[in-house]
Amino acid sequence: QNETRKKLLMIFTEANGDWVSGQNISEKLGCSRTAVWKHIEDLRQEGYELEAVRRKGYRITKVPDKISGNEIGLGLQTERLGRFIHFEESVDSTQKIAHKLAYDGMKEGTIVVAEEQISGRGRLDRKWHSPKYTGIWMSVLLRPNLPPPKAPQLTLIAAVAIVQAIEEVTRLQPNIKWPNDILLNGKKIVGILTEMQAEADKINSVIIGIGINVNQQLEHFPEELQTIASSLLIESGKTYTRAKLIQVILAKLEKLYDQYLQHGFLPIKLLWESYALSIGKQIVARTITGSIKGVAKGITDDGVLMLEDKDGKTHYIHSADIEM
Ligand code: BT5
Repeated sequence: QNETRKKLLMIFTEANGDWVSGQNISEKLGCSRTAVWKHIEDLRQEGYELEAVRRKGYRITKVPDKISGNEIGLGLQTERLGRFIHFEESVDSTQKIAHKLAYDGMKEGTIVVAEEQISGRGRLDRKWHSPKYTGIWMSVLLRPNLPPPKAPQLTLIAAVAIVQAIEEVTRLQPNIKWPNDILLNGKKIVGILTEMQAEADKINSVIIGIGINVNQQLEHFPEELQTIASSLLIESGKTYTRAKLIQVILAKLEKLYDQYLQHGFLPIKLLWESYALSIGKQIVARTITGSIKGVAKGITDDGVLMLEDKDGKTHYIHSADIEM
């Protein structure tokens, strides 16, 4: 199956954008015309665009944008982040692999990137939809020398880095919804999942999972996401090279992370607030223990959300889903 696919792609590569007849393909592959049609459909599923015209045959009009370790590595402007890249076509979840690599002692800055996740995860075991060749599904391994309660700050740092990178690459202006969503025109384009391995007073590793919808069309999303999710393509009408976006994210993240390790959270906090959506607004925070309604006052120096209820009492929210 895989061999046939390779041969077929070779045939189209040699044709260099020209038509190849079905007859020709079936002879070269040694299979029936019906089987050829089936292989062509498989290519379409993978993101190739092909024209089919009677008596002319087939030709490729668009090759999917693919990521590989090489493409991310070439021209990467970081010292630590992304200097080791674990790349795979298809995985359960890049988080799972990164946890294992962390446990095995891999260095800070190691990243795991996949073209597709079969069971991509959100918080609280929610699903993260991660279709092939369209988005960025990546986990970044950090080993900050910090006490465990500081780990959530890294989610906020990652959010700022991603917003800055998207601004630079696309000229769009996304916003952050506390704690881990990045939105464009009110729709979610990025989700961040920060997990850690720690001892009582020391972080061993933090794994920042980043999911970005880049080149999806609306119909790529399952129906239940179509009203709440979007992609950079949908919002701008343009496709983007994902490897390039990854490079810029890693560069921004490394810079902010170093700044954070040297000077603490305060400088980042100010940046974060400048991108935040909910500050000063009436919101509902749904936590595991119940819902609290109030005005979002900002975040503390530790990145905890401050919510003032109608009686003027301030609630400190460590983890919640926010409705605006
Ligand atoms: C998140 O969770 O937003 C964190 C998502 C992190 C994904 C990355 S991808 C690389 C790494 N490997 C993984 O397995 N995960 C990380 P949460 O705030 O719980 O939001 C989850 C909710 O977002 C779901 O319940 C859906 O409603 C919605 N959702 C799912 N897939 C989406 C998508 N592709 N785009 C926008 N929204 C989505």
